[in-house]
Amino acid sequence: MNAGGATNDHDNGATFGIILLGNTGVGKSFLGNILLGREVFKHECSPSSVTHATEFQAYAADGDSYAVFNIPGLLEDDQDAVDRNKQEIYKAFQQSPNSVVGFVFTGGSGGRIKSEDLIAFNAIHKTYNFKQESLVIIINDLPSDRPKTYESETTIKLERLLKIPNVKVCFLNHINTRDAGECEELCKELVEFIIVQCEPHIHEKVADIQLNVDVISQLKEELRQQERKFKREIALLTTKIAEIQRKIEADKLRRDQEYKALLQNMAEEKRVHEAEELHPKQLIGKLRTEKIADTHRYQRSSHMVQQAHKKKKKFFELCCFGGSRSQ
Ligand SMILES: Nc1nc2c(ncn2[C@@H]2O[C@H](COP(=O)(O)OP(=O)(O)OP(=O)(O)O)[C@@H](O)[C@H]2O)c(=O)[nH]1
Ligand SMILES: [Mg+2]
Repeated sequence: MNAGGATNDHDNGATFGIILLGNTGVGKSFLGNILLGREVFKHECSPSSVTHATEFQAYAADGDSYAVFNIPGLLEDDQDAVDRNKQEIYKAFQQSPNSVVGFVFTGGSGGRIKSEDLIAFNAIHKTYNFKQESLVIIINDLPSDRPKTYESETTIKLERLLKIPNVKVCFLNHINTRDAGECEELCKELVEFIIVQCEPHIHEKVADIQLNVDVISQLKEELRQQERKFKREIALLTTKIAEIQRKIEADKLRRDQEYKALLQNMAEEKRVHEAEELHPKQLIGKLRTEKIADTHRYQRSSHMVQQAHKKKKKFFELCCFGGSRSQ
């Protein structure tokens, strides 16, 4: 156990892993804490990397138990540090091969997709061969006043540069950590993408992570060439951009409506059961407890919806294909 209560014992006892990867400083530890709803992983604004050893924390959503991993970033200036980070990444997949991967990119540089993040992704992807179903790309720390087409353009760009069709991308605003509502909104987005939309998958290491700091500038040049090509193509993709943008907005609206309906139901239930008069101090305490419970109930109900979808899909496959598809 470390000071924050995270653990690095080998047997995590969890059914699935939530493996947050990415370079140093992109906010992996910060987002791990947001998901867990507690400050357990060390994170800070720092000129040097902060997390140096793999650790995890238990997290429960409905009937499933997860281990949320806090892992060092891959890229650093010297090769020894990169090699050490590779070993720490291997550890997480050894401890929880059956996992969901959240690959965190920074959006904090005016929303620019950084070549360092693409290079780190490609290097780890070659080693674990990520599957679309169990992967989400998280763009963290984005300005909330970004243009409307930012999300669709970025989704298309990532599909091409990462060569993963229909890759899931979760766009997260830079939040004020003192604002409980903004933290809750961020948690809600993470739960939706990581727990509800992703399905855990077994990750096998097919090769060592190949990343040599001496060849980074050459890799950056290759990416610049791909970017130039993408810029020429984007002009021809206006219909696709508009289509993806509509889908992103409709999904967000649906999620917000589901969440609002859930909160309304709970408020209604509360009104029915709340006959007793409370002292204002007691009332504040009660409301605080209920706000935390609301987030957990939302997580549980989202998970239940996902389970129901899975059962429906299995039932449909059994009827139509005699179960041969789910083998
Ligand atoms: N206020 C605010 N801070 C953020 C946000 N996203 C990331 N940060 C901050 O960004 C800094 C770096 O985040 P970390 O979580 O330490 O980054 P990391 O990816 O774990 O970095 P390493 O441990 O070095 O690999 C921390 O100070 C975070 O609190 C955000 O949306 N709002
Ligand atoms: Mg960290």
